Amino acid sequence: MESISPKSVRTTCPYCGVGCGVLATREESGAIGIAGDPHHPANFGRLCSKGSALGETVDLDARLIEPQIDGMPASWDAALDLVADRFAETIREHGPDSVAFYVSGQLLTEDYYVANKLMKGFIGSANIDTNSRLCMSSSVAGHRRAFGSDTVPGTYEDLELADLIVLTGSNLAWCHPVLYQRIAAAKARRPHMRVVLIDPRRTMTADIADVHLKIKPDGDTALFVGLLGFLAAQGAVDRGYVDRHTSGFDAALAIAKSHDLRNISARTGLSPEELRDFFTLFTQTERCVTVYSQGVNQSTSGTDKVNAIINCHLATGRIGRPGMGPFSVTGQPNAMGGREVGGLANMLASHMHLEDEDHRQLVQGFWASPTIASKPGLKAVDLFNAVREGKVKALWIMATNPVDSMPEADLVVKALKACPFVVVSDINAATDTTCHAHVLLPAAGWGEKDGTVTNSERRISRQRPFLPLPGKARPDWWIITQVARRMGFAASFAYESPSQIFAEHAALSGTGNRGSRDFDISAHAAISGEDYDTLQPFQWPQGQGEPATEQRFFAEGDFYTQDRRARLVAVHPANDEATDPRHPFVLNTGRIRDHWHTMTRTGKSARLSGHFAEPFAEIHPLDAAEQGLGDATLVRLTNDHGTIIVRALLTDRQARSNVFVPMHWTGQFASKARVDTLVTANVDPVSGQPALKMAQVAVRPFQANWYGFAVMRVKPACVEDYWALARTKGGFRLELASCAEPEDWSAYAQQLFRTGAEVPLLAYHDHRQGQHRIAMFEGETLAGVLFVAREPVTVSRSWASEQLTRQFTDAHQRFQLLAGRPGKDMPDKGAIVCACFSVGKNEIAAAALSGSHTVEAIGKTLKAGTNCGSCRAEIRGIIDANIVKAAE
Ligand SMILES: Nc1nc2c(c(=O)[nH]1)N[C@H]1C(S)=C(S)[C@@H](COP(=O)(O)OP(=O)(O)OC[C@H]3O[C@@H](n4cnc5c(=O)[nH]c(N)nc54)[C@H](O)[C@@H]3O)O[C@H]1N2
Ligand SMILES: Nc1nc2c(c(=O)[nH]1)N[C@H]1C(S)=C(S)[C@@H](COP(=O)(O)OP(=O)(O)OC[C@H]3O[C@@H](n4cnc5c(=O)[nH]c(N)nc54)[C@H](O)[C@@H]3O)O[C@H]1N2
Ligand code: SF4
Ligand SMILES: [Mo]
Repeated sequence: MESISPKSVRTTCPYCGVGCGVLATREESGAIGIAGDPHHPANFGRLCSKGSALGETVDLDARLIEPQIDGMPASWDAALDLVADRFAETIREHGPDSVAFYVSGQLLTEDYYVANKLMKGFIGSANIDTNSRLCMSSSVAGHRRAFGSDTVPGTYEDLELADLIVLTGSNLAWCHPVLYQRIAAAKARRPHMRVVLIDPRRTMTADIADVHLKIKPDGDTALFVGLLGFLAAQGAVDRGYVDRHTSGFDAALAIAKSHDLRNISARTGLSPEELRDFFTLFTQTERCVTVYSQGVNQSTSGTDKVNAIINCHLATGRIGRPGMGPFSVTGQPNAMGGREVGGLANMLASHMHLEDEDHRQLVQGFWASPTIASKPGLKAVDLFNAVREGKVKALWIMATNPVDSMPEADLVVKALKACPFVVVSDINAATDTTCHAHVLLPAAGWGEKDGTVTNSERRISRQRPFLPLPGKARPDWWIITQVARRMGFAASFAYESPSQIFAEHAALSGTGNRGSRDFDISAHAAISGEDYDTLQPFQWPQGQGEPATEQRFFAEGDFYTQDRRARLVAVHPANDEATDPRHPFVLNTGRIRDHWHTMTRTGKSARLSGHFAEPFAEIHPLDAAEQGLGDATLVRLTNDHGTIIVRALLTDRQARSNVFVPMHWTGQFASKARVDTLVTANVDPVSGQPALKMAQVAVRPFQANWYGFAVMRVKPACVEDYWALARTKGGFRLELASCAEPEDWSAYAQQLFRTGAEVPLLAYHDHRQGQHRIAMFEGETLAGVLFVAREPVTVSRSWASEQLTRQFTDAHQRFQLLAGRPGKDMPDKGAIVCACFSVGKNEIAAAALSGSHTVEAIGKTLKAGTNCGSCRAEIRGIIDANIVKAAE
């Protein structure tokens, strides 16, 4: 492993698929310095709020640092032997398809490569699927239908060169913030550039959009089918390109012609005028990029949506040229690398096809493997069903948390409970998934591991270690190869470093390729350890002997189908889902700015937890009124799969009859907020990707007998009907609500703060009003303070949280704390908007009211928005709201 130097290490952010370069420095004090790498072509020095806060997430608190068998510490030898023996025994008794791996786009390419090689080439099953099934598989399937290969044709530069950017089903401002900032900067330089946002919600991304089309959920196929018809009617089809390089145009157009504007309007929920304006803009703007992500992919019609979009680009020949093309932005840091190694159950390594006999032979020959999977394996949803039904008897989960992220998530719990042998490799000891493992394997995390990732624009970058491996943690590739060796495949898994795995992966990509496959990085087939250490970010393809280039695909056709032509796919608009009158709301789910998935890392950062400290449901104010919900009341969302309880957030950004709930809150952070317990496991028939944006729920208020808010130094254990826990500087903050009232509030507080009975407490009780306030101090510092009321507690959260870092030297200060109001010297900041400088909503509003009317002016007064810039859209929203308020 590379030695750890005190100097900056060039590495890559482990969060989203933008793949920003990071300079990480381990200071003498042990603190971690994080900065954007000015030379990395994805971000040129920029980082978003999550990237900037990376240093706060690498501590060893809650880390898994030694192997465990049945909850007891074990040696590596014992754990690895057990995993190898149980997998081998299960295969012997029940065949190769009785075992499975469920892996992740957060593995590095080298980890992913050996996992796939072990399963497909040596175990001889294709039962390896990945969380990318929930993420990118509709894009993969759409690419393969259209191009014959899973190719992203364009580059990030296209986003800056385009005259029109269509963002559909993508909340770029929060989910790919650095790309969003690159577009915002390009738009400032080239003011004629237009941005159209297509999303049922008015997200923060609307801030750079000239037009927001509030589409009906799943209206996208209809919209792009309508666009194809319009393009043809306007004579905007590039006949030359279509004739030379594509097939299927007539059939696709025939469907488009059968839907008039009125019909498309009904299916999309957009007015004929809105449609005509958008279609005209698209028709007239040659340099156009259509960016899409989960609002497109995570749908029962996801693959059709992808092809409907690609059809419009093929029909106009707007693909592979500067500033033009369909652009699937990937979610995870290595979603693309996983696709390159063939980590999905229906793919083979190096973008080869599992169903192609020649490809199978080629891969088997290259690996010199005893066997090769000959049929697709189980896709994620089917895989967990097979586990539950006892067909899969040994399962190894790596770098993903399916108990929280799979649809019908409680069935995943059932499956894991029913499974005779579950192995989980993770970096954290306690997740909702690790507690079901028979064997827990401690993986190396970001900052410790060494390898490569590929970002959304096909750029391969190094992740390099700058921290020592903690305890007994080991890199995923090492763990997998150790098991492979113990299963009898030592010679084929004899790697001693990730560079050797990368070299093999590169060599395979060039083997028998000769231009027949898009993925080729054989220029690196003989890479040495030293060259790997200094490898600069590069884009594929880069074949044997070729220099690194930044090339686009398909400007001159030459697709990867048999006849080298692209296919326009004849897609039909999706039919409206029948609504179930018992569950009249569409449940849309997704992401917020400062959390990553199941919060196992971002949940450690106080800065990132201050933006939204609680799970919530966005609901339109009129719907809320109809359902008897006020702002900040608790809401219960229910359907036949389950129930969650979260905070109501009333906003007209949300469409009527829709609610939006973030995917992030787990059983580790809240009592009942695992939103995937409500999501039906309906999948796209082509890709197998679940429709995670389209559950149906009933919405009701949750009435508790008491509500509480507390901050405390030590992590509490909670049992109430509703609780939600978040990190704050110096400790934790906790929201509470319950039907059952404790008999003794002081004893309750003591338990909550985990203090001894001898710690003196300060209390205020009004039993008739149901108000209680209890504080405990250890010396001059606060151990905890609890506020209880019959209605949701109104005390300022940010102010109360700050009390944990203050000294209480006199009695007056302590009484003031119980008054629950900030003193004059401690204004209430409100929810944290700027995570970098901890600037709250109230501070920004106050500055706006006293004359700072631009984001720049706010930056000058408060510094807010001047570092990573991820909050600039929100700052603008607050300024606008307050200027209006001032004018009223
Ligand atoms: N902050 C943050 N960033 C992340 C992540 C994270 O956890 N946190 N995760 C990363 C990962 S793995 C991924 S996959 C990406 C996801 O990135 P995005 O796809 O941008 O994020 P989502 O919030 O899942 O969904 C995007 C939008 O789709 C909209 N939508 C829902 N239904 C429809 C529909 O029928 N049509 C259209 N047009 N839109 C619809 C939703 O309202 C939502 O605003 O983000 C990556 N970046
Ligand atoms: N309702 C709903 N559900 C969704 C989505 C949605 O939009 N809505 N989005 C879906 C999408 S797009 C995605 S990508 C998934 C994401 O869902 P998951 O993959 O389940 O979420 P993560 O929290 O990223 O899980 C990663 C796990 O790996 C661990 N880990 C981190 N680094 C390493 C490492 O280096 N090695 C190992 N072995 N472990 C590591 C973390 O501690 C964590 O437990 O969720 C999907 N589920
Ligand atoms: S945009 Fe943010 S989360 Fe994504 S790679 Fe860059 S710094 Fe990381
Ligand atoms: Mo994802």
